[in-house]
Amino acid sequence: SEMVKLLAVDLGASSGRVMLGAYDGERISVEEIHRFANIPVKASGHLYWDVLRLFHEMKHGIRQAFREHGELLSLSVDTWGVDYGFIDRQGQLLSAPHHYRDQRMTAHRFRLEELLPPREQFKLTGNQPDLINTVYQLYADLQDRPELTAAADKLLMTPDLFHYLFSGVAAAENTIWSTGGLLDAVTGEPSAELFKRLDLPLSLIPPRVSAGTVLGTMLPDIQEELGIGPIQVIAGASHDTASAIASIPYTEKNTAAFISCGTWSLVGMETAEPVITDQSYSYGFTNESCCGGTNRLLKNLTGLWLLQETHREWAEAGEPVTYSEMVRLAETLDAAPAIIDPNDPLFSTPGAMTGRIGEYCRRTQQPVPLTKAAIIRTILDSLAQAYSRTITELETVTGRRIKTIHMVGGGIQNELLCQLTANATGREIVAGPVEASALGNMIVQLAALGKLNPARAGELVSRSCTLATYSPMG
Ligand code: ADP
Ligand code: LRH
Repeated sequence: SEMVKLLAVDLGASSGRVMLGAYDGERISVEEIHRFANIPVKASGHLYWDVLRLFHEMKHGIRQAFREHGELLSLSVDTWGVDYGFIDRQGQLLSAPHHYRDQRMTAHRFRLEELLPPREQFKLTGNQPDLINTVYQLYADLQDRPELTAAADKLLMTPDLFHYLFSGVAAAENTIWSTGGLLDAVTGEPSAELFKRLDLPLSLIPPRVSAGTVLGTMLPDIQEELGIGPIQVIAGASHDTASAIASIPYTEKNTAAFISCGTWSLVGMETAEPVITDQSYSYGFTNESCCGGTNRLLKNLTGLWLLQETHREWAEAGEPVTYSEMVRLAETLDAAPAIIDPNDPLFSTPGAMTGRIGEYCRRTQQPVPLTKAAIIRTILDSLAQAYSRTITELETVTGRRIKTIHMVGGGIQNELLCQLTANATGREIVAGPVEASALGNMIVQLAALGKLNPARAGELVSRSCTLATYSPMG
């Protein structure tokens, strides 16, 4: 049968990539065309994403892909959750989009939670209240800069923003919107109650679309600029975690959980409906949407961010250590000297990570890890233990038994982390695919184009990728 070629632009908090997929009806091969760093920028006391530079890098990758592969059918962008930009009535980007690790929400938290207490937010939206959520950011923006209310025409979540820049079509895709704390858990529509209580303008929301909607053709001026032919722009499962989940090769979905390992570790399982109970609230679970309508019950754990910041700190100190060297160093120890809680607020902002780990250990009366090996091992054992706790909590809130854990994402290149997770959870780990978000992104595009039956996606991934298995040891 014919070969279908398409592009997935997968933008994580640490790096972005333009990936080419070639699907022959049996298998899909994935090739990295262009990878670029995603480095946030501090300015005027705030932390921003460099979105125009990211857009430039995407264009570069797209041009390259056309050069190497000729005709391409479609492209779709997936990104991290919760962040957004505004466009004005002329359709221009209004101001630099903030990074969710920016601190401007802190000053407004008290007032927002007076108007809408956390527990009520959870009941209403199914999203776990968190300072990084779109609702906290938007509330802070409109308080700090009231002129935005007049100037902003639409709020575009990060992938929606890039789709808009490529196609000229402003839309609110469902999976990415499900991360923000703004949608009603029952109807899936923006919560009128929430918008009213916080005095947020509903008019900011573009027309809503579900994952797998063809938005239109790439704008002619961009085609011309890049010297490429027409290509369809598709709103896929545009939240990177939704895309990652769309690629999981489940053998038995009912008894399976997932851990999506990147900057964050998303630990959860798919359920038919949102799980909104006192217990799921107190454990810190959130409910987001998968493409195809199921619910993602999961916890956002601070994940390899801890390793990334340590990596950056050592590089800046002139002692760079690669990720594979980091894994090898950690393997020289039998166990971690201390265990930290990855979600402690101490670790949520950039900088001085090894010092903060030390501070946490002193505070909790544990030995302070001093060598590189001890610091890395502390991070990895702590992640594995946090995963294990969350798996048990998932069983409690769903009443389901978890036999298999699917680990996906860049973090599974860390084989020690996979093995430690098997040991800590006592479950079998199936690791793969590494490029889960890019692959899931492509799967949703293929389904949208009528080239793939989504029920067959798991088989396609098993046929196309190498999966590794880890069994509990020790
Ligand atoms: P994101 O999408 O959030 O940017 P990725 O899924 O790309 O994150 O995963 C990035 C993480 O993968 C890094 O923080 C690092 O810990 C891990 N990683 C990348 N390359 C390697 C490697 N060669 N060995 C071990 N771990 C790696
Ligand atoms: C992971 C992720 C996660 C959260 C966070 C902000 O990349 O998308 O699911 O939404 O970023």
